[in-house]
Amino acid sequence: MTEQVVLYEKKENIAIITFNRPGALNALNTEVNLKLIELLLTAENDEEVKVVILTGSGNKAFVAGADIKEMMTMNSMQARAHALKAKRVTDTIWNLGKPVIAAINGFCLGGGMEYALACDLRTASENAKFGLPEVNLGILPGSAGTQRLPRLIGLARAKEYCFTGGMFDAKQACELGIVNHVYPAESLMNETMMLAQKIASKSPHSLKLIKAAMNRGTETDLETAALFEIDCFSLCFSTQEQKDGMKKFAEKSK
Ligand code: DAK
Repeated sequence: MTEQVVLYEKKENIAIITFNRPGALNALNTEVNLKLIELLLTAENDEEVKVVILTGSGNKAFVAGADIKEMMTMNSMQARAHALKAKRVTDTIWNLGKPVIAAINGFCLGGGMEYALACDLRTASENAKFGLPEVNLGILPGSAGTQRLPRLIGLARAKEYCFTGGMFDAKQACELGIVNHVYPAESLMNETMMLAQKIASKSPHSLKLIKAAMNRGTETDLETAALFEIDCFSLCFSTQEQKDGMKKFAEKSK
């Protein structure tokens, strides 16, 4: 039986999606991208799943980028079609109605870094290495890396990483605000699971609307964003979780 290139596992209410091409440092090819979209939608449609974790198999890489061997013979039209598939992945992560955490367990380069940047939170092992090395291949980050990185760390710092293709480590990624937490490699998954469970214990409707308000709101002007936030806030009042949550508080006060 051929090995699946992306694995799916459900632990309680957390879905763990694992890039599984360790021999190629989990590089992203067409098969991976298509499977990843399918599995993200599986998680989206499973009501039991509250949080999704993306990680890489093996102890060396989260994802070492798009598969260079697959890309090297493409013409412009094929590259465009390839790019559009990759965009569907980042759009799916970004718009998924549940928090997505990247648990980065090694090299997180190129397209891998771009997928991690589309996630809501990022945790990393101490040995993780980050970078957008596309410039070394005569191309550029094509899955919104040139857009999401500057939004996180500022234009000048992001330009330096894109222009030089240089790598940086987990400590630097944390200091730059790319990564939320850094853990020893052996505890990365446990710690990430604990973070995921803490989030999973909250109202799924609140989480979905908080994500939408923050992702959309930070991409528009403050007035529009604040009005959208009000709509999200108001929608919560149609949920049982709002009624239960407030009732519980009021009863405790009594
Ligand atoms: N693609 C294909 N194979 C890869 C790979 C990759 N990105 N990275 C590693 N591998 C393979 C290696 O070829 C090797 O395979 P075998 O030779 O054993 O068959 C195996 O994984 C182990 O790699 P190494 O032997 O090189 O391992 P080392 O520890 O010596 O080095 C490394 C690790 C991560 C420093 C090195 O493998 C490396 O530099 N890899 C390439 C990193 C890279 O340049 N990544 C960026 C790729 S470009 C777009 C969307 C996205 C993108 C572009 C456009 N559109 C939407 C338009 C993204 C582009 C990229 O990501």
